[in-house]
Amino acid sequence: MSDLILHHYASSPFAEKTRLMFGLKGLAWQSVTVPMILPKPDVVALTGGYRRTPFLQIGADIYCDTALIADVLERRQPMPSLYPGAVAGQARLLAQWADSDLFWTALPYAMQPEGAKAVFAGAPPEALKAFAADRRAMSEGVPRPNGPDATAALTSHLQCLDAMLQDGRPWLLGNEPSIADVSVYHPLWFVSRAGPMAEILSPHTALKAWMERVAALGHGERTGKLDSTEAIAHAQASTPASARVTPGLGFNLGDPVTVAPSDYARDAVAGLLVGLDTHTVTLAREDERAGRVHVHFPRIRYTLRKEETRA
Ligand SMILES: N[C@@H](CCC(=O)N[C@@H](CS)C(=O)NCC(=O)O)C(=O)O
Repeated sequence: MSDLILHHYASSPFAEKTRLMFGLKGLAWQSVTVPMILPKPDVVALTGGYRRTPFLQIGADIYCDTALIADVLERRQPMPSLYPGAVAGQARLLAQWADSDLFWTALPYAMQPEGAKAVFAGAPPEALKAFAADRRAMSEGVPRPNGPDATAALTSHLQCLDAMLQDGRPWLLGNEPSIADVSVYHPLWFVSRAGPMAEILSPHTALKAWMERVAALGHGERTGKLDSTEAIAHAQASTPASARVTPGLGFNLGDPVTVAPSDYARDAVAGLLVGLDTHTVTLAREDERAGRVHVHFPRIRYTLRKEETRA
């Protein structure tokens, strides 16, 4: 049984990105389904308050954010690489653009009324209402394009992406798939599932053929399904891996700190600093149910603060 445990839900685009990374690398993993909206007490037991989906658990180590999960999977199984040779830098930057700009264009585009109706087909109206209220609170203060603005921007993005494939290359950056492919794919996958809104993809035949290639990477091997209490017990029974604080970055081992996403869902996680470099920050925290866990975040797009010592 694989020790990689993905906490996710089926309709999450960022979870789809991660499932495809398992597919690209041919990895086996176990699955825990998390709620789509707050409250998420079993998520918080492991993450300390980070509520976004997905996150990866390996024993008592919790890896937040798909950018970091990608690096963890790359270390776990270097080949095939998510960052192939000469295009590694481009792949990482294109992925960052897709996870931010493209995602926050595709989502408001797809969730216009006709799209939302298709996405939530069969769900009771209260579920839709609760979802909308949850996401409004989660992204408060984040600029969000209106319908026409999102449609214009997505049209332009799709033209650029389709143009990248016009020389017949199978993948966005050449002959090998990379992190760029799964990152650009997941917002478009969400659009493709939004009923009539998916029409916007139709003129882009090269892009549509590429989407089929990305989907064919598959999801690796889902070897088991755990419930969240089993996952918490598994953390409790495990010891977190060792980490290291690089000197000269403004923080010391054992500093009480908080880490929060700097873009949206800015809930802060508090703990003691046990790992830091320019790519990753790691906090140790004690949880009543999960025991001692290490929670890892990417360093960029996250705000790291020393906790004020209270008088
Ligand atoms: N930068 C994060 C973004 C993750 C994200 O926004 N996920 C969405 C779901 S696709 C989310 O967390 N929605 C709120 C929730 O699931 O509670 C990542 O790469 O993992």
